[in-house]
Amino acid sequence: MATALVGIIMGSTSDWDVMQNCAQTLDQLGVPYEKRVMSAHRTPDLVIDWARGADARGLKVIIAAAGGAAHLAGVAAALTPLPVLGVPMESASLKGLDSLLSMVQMPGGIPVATFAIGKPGAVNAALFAAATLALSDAKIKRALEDYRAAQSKKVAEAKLP
Ligand code: RP5
Repeated sequence: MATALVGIIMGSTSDWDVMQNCAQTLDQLGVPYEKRVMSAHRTPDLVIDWARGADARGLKVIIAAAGGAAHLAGVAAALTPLPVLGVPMESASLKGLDSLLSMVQMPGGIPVATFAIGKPGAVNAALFAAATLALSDAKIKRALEDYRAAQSKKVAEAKLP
């Protein structure tokens, strides 16, 4: 198994239904990743250990998904020099607006690159992580070019009923 380059973390197993789209996109692009459930408030020590060790383990990008008071991405960003991409999860009461604002409104100094709520954000975080890796990896760059070409072809050839 190739060494993971992307670390996907999420606050709950309930986030996996959406975040599997992130993992599948990385699979499609041939980007090795690890995925873990950990919570900034339910398992704070696990988040600290995992995020502090991420750089040394060889990870290059972290994708963090959480819902509600979605502080997982910000906490992870505070603990690592690696870029952290945040994916806000849709919440039951506020439809993910709470998650989005929690992630995107990081005070200056510790950035979290925040994506769209739910599945589009999960997919785009994977694509963005791959684009970051593609700066120094020709194979991933080609995979991204192929992904875009296939996407363009699908739209161009779409038939309406
Ligand atoms: C967050 O709380 C998780 O990221 C999840 O989106 C949300 C709800 O978690 P569960 O109550 O479903 O475990 O920490």
